[in-house]
Amino acid sequence: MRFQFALTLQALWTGVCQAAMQHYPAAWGHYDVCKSQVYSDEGLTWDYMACQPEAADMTQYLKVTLDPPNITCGDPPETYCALENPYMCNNECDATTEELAHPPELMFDIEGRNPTTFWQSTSWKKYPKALLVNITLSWNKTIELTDDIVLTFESGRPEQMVLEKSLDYGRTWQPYQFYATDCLDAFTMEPKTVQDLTQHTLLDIICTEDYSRGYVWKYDKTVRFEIKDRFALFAGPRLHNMASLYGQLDTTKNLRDFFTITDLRIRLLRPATGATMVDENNLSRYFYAISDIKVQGRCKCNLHANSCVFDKEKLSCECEHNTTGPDCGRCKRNYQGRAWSAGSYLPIPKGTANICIPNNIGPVTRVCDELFRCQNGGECINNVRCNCPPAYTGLLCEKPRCESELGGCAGAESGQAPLTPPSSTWLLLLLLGSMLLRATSC
Ligand SMILES: [Ca+2]
Repeated sequence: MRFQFALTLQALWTGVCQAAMQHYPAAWGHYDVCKSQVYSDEGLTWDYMACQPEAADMTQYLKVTLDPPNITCGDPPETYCALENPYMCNNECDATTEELAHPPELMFDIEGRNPTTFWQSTSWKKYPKALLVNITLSWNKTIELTDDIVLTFESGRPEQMVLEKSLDYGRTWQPYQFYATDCLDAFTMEPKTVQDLTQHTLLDIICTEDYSRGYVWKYDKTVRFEIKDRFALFAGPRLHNMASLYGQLDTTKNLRDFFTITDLRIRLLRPATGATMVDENNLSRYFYAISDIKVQGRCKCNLHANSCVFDKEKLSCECEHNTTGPDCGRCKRNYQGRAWSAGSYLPIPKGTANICIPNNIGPVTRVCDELFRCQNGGECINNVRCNCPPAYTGLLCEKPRCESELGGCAGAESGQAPLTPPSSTWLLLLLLGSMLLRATSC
């Protein structure tokens, strides 16, 4: 019996070790299986696991809308001057000539070419009236962000800008982050950086001056919304403890929703001027130009799908666990034996895939629940079976396993051996064994 107990511990430790290794950045903790076949007392059965699609470049699947719609340069053609040199005016924009046009789709093409391709606005001809542009990115699907949003400006970075998000397909909007050269002046907000945030203030919306300052734009053209720094508040600096983040996501809806969007809106409020005074005699120096937008994320499938397809211009989850809907947000017809619930990130037995069960599940197939509890420490899995500790068997783990073994339980203290406190020598041996296992298996 003790040997069996030690083997169980060994199996348990190896299991824990493998689970821990999955959370290192290479695997990124994404669950690529929804179910697997396991041998149990009832023979070969399915074991269900929470699952989610792999993170991807979400800019391939969006629709972009500009407001005002005629804000793109080139109609009529214009010539622009460089911000840092008002006499260098060789930037032409003409919507009717392919080489000189700067349409919005050039924010999402593959970069790395030289010269870069970019969208460009008209110039600030109506100064001092504000040059306002809204760029809306719509997915028509809930997605979960997995990496920083990165905007690359081909001209100077804007002096004032707001990044907003919607969770209801553009009906309502909430700010994600404010950006300004002077946060107090622009938005009456104290300037902060993502480094000022803590686990308790992670959901705070801040104004940052990190991405708007003067002439440094020549060396850094990017404006970020820092997703990974926020993840790191729970998962550690190199995101090595994703289990901790997932644990938080499981229990905190606000946190899950914070990283979930259906749309993004970039509100450009004031272009780069590079100086305190705007040169009114040469307003063709002032405009917005964006060469690239990065949005990494995954379809939100409520941990019920491991893939998401783009069909007829629309993303939808390929739902498992008897769920359906674009986000696997409800149980299939005839599978409403209990209320729908999202899968949990936490692994079994602490968490569960929360599969939808058939309507007609009766006392024959419903093995365990709040009334019929699994005994001797067994876990009730989806109401259909008890996951018994090694020393027990039976529908509700009610039978000591040794009863069915050769010789019965006579020599093993009536099957209660695992519950008797082990001697100190035995504990020492176990400790040494587990250290050895840790050294070899991790
Ligand atoms: Ca581009």
